[in-house]
Amino acid sequence: SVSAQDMPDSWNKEAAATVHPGLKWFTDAKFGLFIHWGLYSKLGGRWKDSSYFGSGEWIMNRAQAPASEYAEIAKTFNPVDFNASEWATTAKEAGIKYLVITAKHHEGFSMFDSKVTNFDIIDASPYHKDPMKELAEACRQQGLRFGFYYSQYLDWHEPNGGGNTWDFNKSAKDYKQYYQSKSIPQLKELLNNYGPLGLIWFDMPGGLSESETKTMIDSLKVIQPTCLFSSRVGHGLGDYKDFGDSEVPPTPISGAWESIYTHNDSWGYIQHDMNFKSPTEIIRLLSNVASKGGNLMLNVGPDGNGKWPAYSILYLKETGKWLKKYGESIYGTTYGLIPAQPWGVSTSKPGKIYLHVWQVPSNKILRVHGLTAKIKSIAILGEKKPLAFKQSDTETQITLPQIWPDERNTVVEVVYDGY
Ligand code: FHN
Repeated sequence: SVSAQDMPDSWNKEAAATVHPGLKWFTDAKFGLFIHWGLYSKLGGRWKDSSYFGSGEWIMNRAQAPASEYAEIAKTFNPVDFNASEWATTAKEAGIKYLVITAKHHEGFSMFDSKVTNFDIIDASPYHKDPMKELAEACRQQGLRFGFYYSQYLDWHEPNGGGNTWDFNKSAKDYKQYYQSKSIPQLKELLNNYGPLGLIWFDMPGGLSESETKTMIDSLKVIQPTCLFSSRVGHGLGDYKDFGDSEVPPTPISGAWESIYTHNDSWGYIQHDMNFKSPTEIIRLLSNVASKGGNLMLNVGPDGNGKWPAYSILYLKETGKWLKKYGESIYGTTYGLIPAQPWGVSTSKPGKIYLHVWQVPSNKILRVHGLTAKIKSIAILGEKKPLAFKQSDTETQITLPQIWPDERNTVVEVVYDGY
């Protein structure tokens, strides 16, 4: 885990946060894709004749659906439209660097070939194939790191799993039995059977003491020592910090950490929800998270047939076009060396500060507070024409072009010699 560290009043002279070398791919990646896909995706937020808006993957809990009745969904779960290569190429085109998908969410259904249970996509569904195997391979072919989300404690299908108090008597639960019989054996299956994993994204920890969690971690790490574990493995452990859902820290934090957001209003697919973050919103969210030194993992919720929402495909591809032009200001950066400004935020690399200009001043004079480095040159990122500027001991004023190249967060690159 990492310790939080606010940006000092003066500039932080060390632009790049020092992180464990095993985390370098992660801190350089900056942009990940989260995918929530399970039996809940077939329900799309509806159970029987009621709608449960906002949490597609929590529908079993929200509807208090009996586990035996809910499990029946598997008999018709047949995602014939699933195309691993399409998913991976779309993620690549979107500028995504790592992809994390739900191997098993709280519903307890295993979206992969598990010898630990028959409540999996091979034995319980007519699909009889392992989409995780195909997706892992497709991601590697596209050069994306691949990882699994795994709900290691909440399991509403199992009497000894966490969370299902509407079916199983809470006092009779033996969480240790659950970990020993399902959770840990399945985590070992994921680590053994799907090639090198970038990370495992644990979620909603519970049922284990700190020392039992450390024992579990040790037993898993021997299989793939370089596979990162998210901080939601519990007890402040894990290799990097995951923030709460839809949270960005107000000031920069060093080390490896991640913000996670839905693309619309739900992690799992819900019908009729059209509230998708636009390309501009995604770009500014990504820039803001990167300006604090972290990664953004944005979620897509495919439907029960394996199709992504059309707006997710469209808006992610638009984001990828922006990253093709300005990605240097995101990938491999760390937090900005100047505080957030009225017009936007900044990211940095040694010798460079990238100004993410969200609001272009009407007089085209960009006032940058706290930029007192010895500036060598300033230009729109990717363009040769230098921008005129004048510097005082409190701010730098940059004269922007009259014609603004991209209303979606154009980046101004400041090359400096040092402080
Ligand atoms: O309960 C889950 C939820 O369904 C979803 O998977 C999110 C993603 O971060 N994690 C838990 C809530 O924080």
